[in-house]
Amino acid sequence: MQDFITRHTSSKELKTIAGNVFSGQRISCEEGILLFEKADIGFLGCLADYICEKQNGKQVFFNKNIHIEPTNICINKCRFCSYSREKGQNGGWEMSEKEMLEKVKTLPGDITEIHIVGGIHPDRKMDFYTSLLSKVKALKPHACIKAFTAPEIDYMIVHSNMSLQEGIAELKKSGLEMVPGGGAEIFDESLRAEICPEKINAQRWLEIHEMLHKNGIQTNATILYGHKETYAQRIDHLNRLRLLQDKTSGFNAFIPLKFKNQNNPMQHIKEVSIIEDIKMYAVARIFLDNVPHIKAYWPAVGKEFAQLSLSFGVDDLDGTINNSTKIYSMAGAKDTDPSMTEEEMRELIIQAGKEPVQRDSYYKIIKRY
Ligand code: V47
Ligand code: SF4
Repeated sequence: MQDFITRHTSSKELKTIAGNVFSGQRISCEEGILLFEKADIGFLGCLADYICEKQNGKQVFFNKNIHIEPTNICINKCRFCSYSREKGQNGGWEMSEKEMLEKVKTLPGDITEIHIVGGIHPDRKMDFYTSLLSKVKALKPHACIKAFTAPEIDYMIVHSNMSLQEGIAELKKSGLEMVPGGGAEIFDESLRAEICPEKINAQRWLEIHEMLHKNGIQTNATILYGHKETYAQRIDHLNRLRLLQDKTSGFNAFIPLKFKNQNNPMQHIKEVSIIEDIKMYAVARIFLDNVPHIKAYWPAVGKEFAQLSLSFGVDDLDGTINNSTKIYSMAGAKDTDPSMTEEEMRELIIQAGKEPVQRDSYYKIIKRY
């Protein structure tokens, strides 16, 4: 493969990057930008797949999970969001605790992860969520509760007059075991202020994840890409995550989230091409040398792209979902009822020349196929 790469490109700079990657060295921010600007997808795929297989062999992970979206009522008005509504506005929903517990009661016994994320509801504070967590845990003690983005955690803690440490300890005591990567968007301060001005800032997002890691709660991280950001802003985002991961090792997976442009105030921005998507996934795999997994969230990118991404650094396909999320279908994703059977997931991975592995939330292997 190293010979192939050397022959494939005439660029001296790209050859140097490839050499460094093959000898296990970290690439710099300047080199990350260069990969976006100059490398073609053949070159990126070679490097990303090499790193991916070095870390995980041919294994591609997925779990059996469901999402609960408690509400889409939100105090924020992120410009890219197609999902949120104001209180009383048409199209808003609020699930009561009882309704959510009814849903949990009917879950199949083999679900290993319950993902709970919604809007930031003005009336729901710490007490509401700790009660929900402890009751969900009591009903499904063997399922991992992965819940609440950093902006949701910030709101419930600040509005319950707790310190960050106190709030996280309270959530953990109630059953919170893992935190998803949402709310990161783009860390660059000026662009963040433009696309999600009300949301917690980048520093606070990173501070919350650092504190979660210190409390033994592993998390994921995301980037919202393909809107107005530059390559330098993407790399700045990845670099802030890489620096935090050097300190804490608390991130499990990184998930690039492609901006979808339907039904939101940024709908005038054209969605980027599949080539740009491939580049984002591959460069993330190459740059984030300390993050174990790169995840393609298939309800957002579609099953076909998710399969293709397995040759470009992705080793995790999230889960079977059971038609339990609306965020992406409301923003224009193809799959309006996202659901994948275990069999379908297995086939999709085998066809890509990889080995399907059903995992739990901590990447412990449940089943090989
Ligand atoms: O933070 C909202 C994104 C995120 C749009 O950690 C949009 O396992 C694209 O983070 N186009 C929430 N993206 C979802 C999320 C997530 C999903 C699945 C798994 C995990 C995990 C995390 O959705 C938000 C925002 O970045 N988002 N609107 C849109 N129009
Ligand atoms: Fe609210 Fe999240 Fe939508 Fe922003 S992205 S408006 S925080 S639901």
